[in-house]
Amino acid sequence: MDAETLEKVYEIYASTGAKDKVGAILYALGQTQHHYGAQNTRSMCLVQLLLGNIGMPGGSVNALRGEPNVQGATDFALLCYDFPGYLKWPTVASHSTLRKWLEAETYSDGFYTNKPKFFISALKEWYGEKATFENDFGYDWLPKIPADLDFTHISTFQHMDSGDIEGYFAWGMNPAHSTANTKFARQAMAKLKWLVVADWVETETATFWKAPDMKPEDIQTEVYYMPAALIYEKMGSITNSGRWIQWRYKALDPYQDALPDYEIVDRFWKEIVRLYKTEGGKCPEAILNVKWDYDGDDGKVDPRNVSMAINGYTWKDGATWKDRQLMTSFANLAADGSTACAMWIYTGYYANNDAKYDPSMQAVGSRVRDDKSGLGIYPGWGHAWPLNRRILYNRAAADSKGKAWDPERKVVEWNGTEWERNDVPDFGFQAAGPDGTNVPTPPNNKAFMMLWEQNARLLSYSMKDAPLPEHYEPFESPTDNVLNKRQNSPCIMFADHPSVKKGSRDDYPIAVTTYSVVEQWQSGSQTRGCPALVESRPEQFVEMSVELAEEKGIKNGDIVRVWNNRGDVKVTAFVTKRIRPLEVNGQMTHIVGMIHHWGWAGDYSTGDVVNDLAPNVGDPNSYIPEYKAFLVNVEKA
Ligand SMILES: Nc1nc2c(c(=O)[nH]1)N[C@H]1C(S)=C(S)[C@@H](COP(=O)(O)OP(=O)(O)OC[C@H]3O[C@@H](n4cnc5c(=O)[nH]c(N)nc54)[C@H](O)[C@@H]3O)O[C@H]1N2
Ligand SMILES: Nc1nc2c(c(=O)[nH]1)N[C@H]1C(S)=C(S)[C@@H](COP(=O)(O)OP(=O)(O)OC[C@H]3O[C@@H](n4cnc5c(=O)[nH]c(N)nc54)[C@H](O)[C@@H]3O)O[C@H]1N2
Ligand SMILES: [Mo]
Repeated sequence: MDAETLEKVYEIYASTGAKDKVGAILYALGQTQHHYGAQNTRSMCLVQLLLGNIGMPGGSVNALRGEPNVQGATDFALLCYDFPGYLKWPTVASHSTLRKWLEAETYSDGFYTNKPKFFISALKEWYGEKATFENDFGYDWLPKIPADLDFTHISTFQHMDSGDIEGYFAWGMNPAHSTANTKFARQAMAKLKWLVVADWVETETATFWKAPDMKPEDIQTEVYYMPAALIYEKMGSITNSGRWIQWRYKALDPYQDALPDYEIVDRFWKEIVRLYKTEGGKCPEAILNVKWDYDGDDGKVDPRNVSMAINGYTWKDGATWKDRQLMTSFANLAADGSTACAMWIYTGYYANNDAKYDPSMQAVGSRVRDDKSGLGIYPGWGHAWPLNRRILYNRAAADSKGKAWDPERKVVEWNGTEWERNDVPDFGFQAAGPDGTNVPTPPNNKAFMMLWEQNARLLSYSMKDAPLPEHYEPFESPTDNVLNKRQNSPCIMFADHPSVKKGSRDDYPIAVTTYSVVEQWQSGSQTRGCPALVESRPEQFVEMSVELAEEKGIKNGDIVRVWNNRGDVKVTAFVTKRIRPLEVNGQMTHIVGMIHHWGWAGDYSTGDVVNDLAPNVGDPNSYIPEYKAFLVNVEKA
């Protein structure tokens, strides 16, 4: 956009820095899929802090999570450095003993002084009666992340390539298609001894050995395919971008041999235990001391029992799920083994008085439509973690004396004797008095209780690259960084790996970005098998300007070759006026856009894998690949 329009946007947005106004930022991949994506995200937090848009209803920085159930998966430590509930997964380097974990992770002040209660209650759930004070609640049995291997996404394929990883579970994911530099990922997979794919359909990953550039006769990898049940064929909870946990009911039985994922996992685990018992194996305590008591009356794993384990309960030796006392708040978790809770942030989400086996009675099944606050909070609809709090940092919706900044948007307010509340307060609003009953805590200046200093941070010391965001160019960029002399982040990940094969702007002068279209979903395995969707979006395209098309002699609908050092794909030209050449640092620069939903697998519509082109470099904080900007060249095929 032109500078004048940009100034106008800034001016309008900055006007929300007023007591009676509020501005929200919603973001997704345009911000994150860069090797400085985490700092992009942080810069939005800084803008919102400075404008006073944090903690207000209708404010904040809102991540729009993509896949269902990304939010739930992240809560449950899908990211390899996390332990469930955003605690740290123990590493060899910093956490060789429980004492070291507790000393390194527990804060001196703020809410995270409670971490020992959360972590030890989780260990109690993992190891049950075997977890005792004397054996550090089984801490030594937890696998620790080694110092020399990095299990984040991009490097996983490098470890396959180097032989450090011999077996791989691809569970509800299609990395032979969706990761960056997929050609390299597929070659790395060909070095695996075994690969397990659990999916609805036979994906590119399940058939990586059949890719057009592969020689099946040379590949020794044993591939196991586990047919997984559809979402309609199983029960369980799902968590949305706003942290609302909601229950999904089973509508019908799985098709043919398909099983719910939790049943596949359960069968794996029970078989591993059986093999350990009959044949022995490495580190037997780590396997044989696990509690794993989630079976229902039919002898199969019951997700409702798992839900109670996640919710947390008072520990009693010998008790079963039918007589365990569920907890309603993590405030009551203990660090002495008297409580068990798989993930503290969900405590209370399933607690449902006496109707444990009736999902309609759970907090997550609640469908009350009232919103007495008039602020759109709807506290009775599902359950938002933590403790059904809808707006994080809501202390910041009132000034230091506790007066709501905007009387029309009163989330919490101190009335002189107590806190009036339209949401669950995100601060210590009451504390136990001398006689044990709760006494209201008068206002203070502590609004961010998840930090030890309990104040927001303009300067961060937890970001790996810098305390403040800085502008960098993408790894492959058509121009120089004129804002500072450093072209890329000094902390860019994986850029030196030989598979990356950086392209120069002389060879590849055209910038490309990638995006999704409505009619297709990610790797297309869920949508390219649907005839109506294939009909409405039958093929992959590269979107380009009229000017570039003219320069290259390309007409709308022509087949075009797009290539760089990593890959070479053929797609259809889509010539639009929406994409225009840009003047960048005084130089006329072309940009093209590509969708990325095709591959060789599937019956109705197949095509080249666009991610063969994307660079496998990443952000030092989140490790996300740089899918949103790199270099290619384009010609008529
Ligand atoms: N139909 C359908 N829906 C989907 C998906 C799907 O595949 N199909 N995928 C789901 C998933 S998993 C996700 S994560 C979400 C993704 O949702 P979005 O993030 O909305 O997805 P993209 O289509 O990748 O769009 C990113 C946008 O960012 C812009 N962009 C690129 N670089 C930059 C930059 O540097 N700065 C800024 N400000 N913008 C930039 C691009 O032009 C593009 O318009 O969608 C989800 N919804
Ligand atoms: N170039 C480029 N690449 C990108 C992106 C981009 O914007 N540009 N976006 C990135 C993003 S944001 C994402 S999230 C990834 C997505 O990458 P992937 O997750 O690899 O892609 P999906 O096609 O969504 O794969 C999900 C798979 O799970 C299966 N599935 C669905 N439900 C279930 C279930 O209940 N159980 C099991 N076992 N399987 C199930 C589906 O059939 C499908 O094969 O792609 C990334 N890749
Ligand atoms: Mo995503």
